[in-house]
Amino acid sequence: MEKNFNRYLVTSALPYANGPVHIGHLAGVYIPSDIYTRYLRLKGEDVLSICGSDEHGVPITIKAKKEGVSPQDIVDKYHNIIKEAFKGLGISFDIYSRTSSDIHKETASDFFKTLYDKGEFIEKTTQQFYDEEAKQFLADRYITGTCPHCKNDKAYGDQCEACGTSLNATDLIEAKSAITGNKPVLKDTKHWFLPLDKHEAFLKEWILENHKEWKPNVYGQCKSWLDLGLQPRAVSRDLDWGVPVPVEGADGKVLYVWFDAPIGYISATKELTPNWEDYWKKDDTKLVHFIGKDNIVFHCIVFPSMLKADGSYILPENVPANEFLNLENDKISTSRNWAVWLHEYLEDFKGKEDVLRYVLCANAPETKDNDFTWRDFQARNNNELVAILGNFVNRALVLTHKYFNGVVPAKAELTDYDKEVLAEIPVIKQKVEKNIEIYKFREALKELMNLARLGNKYLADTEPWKLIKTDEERVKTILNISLQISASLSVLMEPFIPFSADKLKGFLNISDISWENVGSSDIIATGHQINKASLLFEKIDDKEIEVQLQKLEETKKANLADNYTPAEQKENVSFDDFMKMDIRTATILSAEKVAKTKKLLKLEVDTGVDKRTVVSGIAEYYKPEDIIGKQVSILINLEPRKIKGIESQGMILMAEDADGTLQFISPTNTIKNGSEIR
Ligand code: B3M
Ligand code: ZN
Repeated sequence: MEKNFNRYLVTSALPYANGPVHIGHLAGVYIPSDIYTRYLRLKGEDVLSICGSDEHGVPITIKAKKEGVSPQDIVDKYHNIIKEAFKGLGISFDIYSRTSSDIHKETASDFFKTLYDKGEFIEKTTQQFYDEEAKQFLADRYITGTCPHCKNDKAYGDQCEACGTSLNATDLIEAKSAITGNKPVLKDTKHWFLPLDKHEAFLKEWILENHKEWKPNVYGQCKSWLDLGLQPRAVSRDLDWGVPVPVEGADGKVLYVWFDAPIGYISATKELTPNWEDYWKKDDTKLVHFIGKDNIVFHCIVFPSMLKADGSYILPENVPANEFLNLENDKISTSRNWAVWLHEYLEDFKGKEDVLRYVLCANAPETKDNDFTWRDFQARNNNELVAILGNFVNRALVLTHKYFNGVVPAKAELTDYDKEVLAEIPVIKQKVEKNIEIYKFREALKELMNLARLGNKYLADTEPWKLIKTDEERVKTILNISLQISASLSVLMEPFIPFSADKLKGFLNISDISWENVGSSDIIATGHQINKASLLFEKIDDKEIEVQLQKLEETKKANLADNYTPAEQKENVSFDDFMKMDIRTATILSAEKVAKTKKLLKLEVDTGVDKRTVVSGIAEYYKPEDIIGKQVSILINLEPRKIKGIESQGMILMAEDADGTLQFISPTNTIKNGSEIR
């Protein structure tokens, strides 16, 4: 049964203040949450939109150390960049706060204290690496060493980025402190744990039974966590940056960043309004968390367990997490600078805020990872915003000026077609509403564009520019209807592309049309004077796109030059040993994916000596159809091995790029297959 809600609390994941915001964050979290809140406000609902910077955590302290400044300097810098950039894109938070604020520290501290006093934590003493020279415990990221699996000597205490294995710091071979380079020692340390296992039964019922309507990606992730069984989670860390643990004997310990960050939603609401408890504690409030997929467990399992343990808070009604957005077919990465940064976009594309909002919504990774490309950005602007939406309203406005001096003409008798078109407006409006309410923002935007399409078709079918000589009455009706559609559009556009919505309202000289009015056939009155209009959207030409592509190209080059430390030279081998390897040129004859694997391709190759099968781990970098006919190098006397049931006879030689991508080693000109490589 649908519950009735009297107020809404919308939260958007708090961005880490250790870097600026990029299009991946926007498409995943902030564009959807802004559409949702703008829509609710337009409908006259009582809604608060909450966000702020997440300013604690180890990565911020590492960044500060690297740059020789304090963590506070780092978060001050990025907090301001992020806040300004959101404002520039029209993200309409009611508050953009930060977790280094006093009100947050107090709120988070009190929250911990309440749970502590209620006996909701367990205390455990564990052994952790300690740097005796720096006199501090080492967070996982502060420990490096050799990966026991792949022997990469730059693995971190929590993960090896070369082979992707997640590690415990104690697994590392020859662990070293990243601060002093010394060998750390193990030392006892006490921490507080939230016993998630204690809340498991409740969570199962709450999510798996009562929230089957959650998005499949969210529900599925929760289910697999719950099926695995939950363990107690540490909520404190040995660190000097964060909210101090407010109990005796906890010197040098702070709240774990994922404990304090979601409380940031509460403290920001507190900062915003004295009525904050209405939004957090009353049953008729609908709480919705907008987040990216990597935050699901914290918002669906950990934070709800914290709220439940306190007992006085409501729980989220929905957590519509999105998947990831890639950029030009490559994972967005802050450390590799592979991103479109919002603050840079706003500089480069002044006045085109809505183009980005539009493209990121139209292409949002709502159900699966998606790709942002600059060509697609250009195409959606030119072929959709300009050619469909802009074109329609421009014709309606220009013709009204041309034939009727900008005065809205009266409708005469309506034809069946006119009636049909007018009747379609409320139908489309309803579809927009319904889709927004179930967090299908792409669909909602599509429906909005369908209204503009309908307008274009109506003008093309009725051809008022031809009729004007013979039937002025008819033209009056047609333009009146076109202006009704334009006015409806200006309201429906607001959640998605608010700058253009305002511009259009300015052209139409209307300001007070409510969402409820959209769909009535007279939302803009006969006799109303409209303003002079200019273009709503402008074409983006190839040059502007090439500048952006060039920028990315340079990032790629810089990454190769700067960030690459080649692996150390291995031990010498004898000439004879080298000569034992029989390496030849060969041509790939066919290629196909190995079923149920992500990385493997099965290749048939012509080695000159024979034709044979090789299984190669290159499927993430090459599509089978793209490599057929390619000449490569192959080690042909490697002992045959069975891989996924296929006998692989040899190894294709690949060079590994700084970012882990693989490239063939090919002759510069085609030569005979079977040529020896020495
Ligand atoms: N700071 C993590 C992230 O940006 C994060 C979210 C906190 S929400 C309470 O992925
Ligand atoms: Zn490894």
